[in-house]
Amino acid sequence: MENTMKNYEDVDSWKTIMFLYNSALKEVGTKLEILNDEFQHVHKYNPIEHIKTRIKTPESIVKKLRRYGYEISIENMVKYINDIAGVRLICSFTSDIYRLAEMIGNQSDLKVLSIKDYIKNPKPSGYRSLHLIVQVPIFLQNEKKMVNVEVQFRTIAMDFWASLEHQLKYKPSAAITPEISEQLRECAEKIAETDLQMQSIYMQINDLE
Ligand code: 0O2
Repeated sequence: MENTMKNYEDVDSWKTIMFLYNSALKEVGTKLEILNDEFQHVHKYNPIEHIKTRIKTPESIVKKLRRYGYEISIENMVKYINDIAGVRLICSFTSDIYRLAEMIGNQSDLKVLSIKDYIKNPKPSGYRSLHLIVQVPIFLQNEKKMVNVEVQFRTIAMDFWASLEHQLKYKPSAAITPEISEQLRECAEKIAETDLQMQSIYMQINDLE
């Protein structure tokens, strides 16, 4: 992306946009930490294991724009790519994921633009996660900008699978045959079963319905 910039104006606009996405990440990250702290305060329990934030690399932005069939430009990047700023929330149990997602939806200054539930409807690869695109206001000196952030919710188990699968698939030498894909999908199924069992144990211990 940086290499496709033609003049100083483009560089300035790239820097401004990256500043906005970084600010949006901070906003959403802080909101999530406050929710976690409140949970700890009220219920003596942390639903969030940890939070990771990232800005998509220019290479990955260009790849996605090409995949969507759009010309590589800063304008198209802002218009068509929703996950330039990404927050990944790793939770203990699946129930925490839905509880936190609902809490995010209830925040009056955040707008949920889309929800993709790959837990209820896993991807053919076996990938499971709940994805929300939220729009967050960034208050600047003289104006307010609305910025999109993708929030991915996963349990520790889902994250374990997604991280290893990503690592295996993106090795330059990786030969992903249909048999390998099937084995990875089977691993995802087993992990999902274990997640369900852990959730059930958690409910029994806490005497929950
Ligand atoms: P990276 O490196 O994580 O940024 P949309 O964003 O809605 O326009 P897209 O990209 O098809 O369309 O969205 P999708 O499929 O809902 O989510 C894409 C992101 O989910 C990916 O980001 C991964 O982070 C994750 N993901 C989706 N499918 C898989 C999978 O099969 N395995 C793993 N490990 N992760 C997956 P990026 O942009 O691909 O990469």
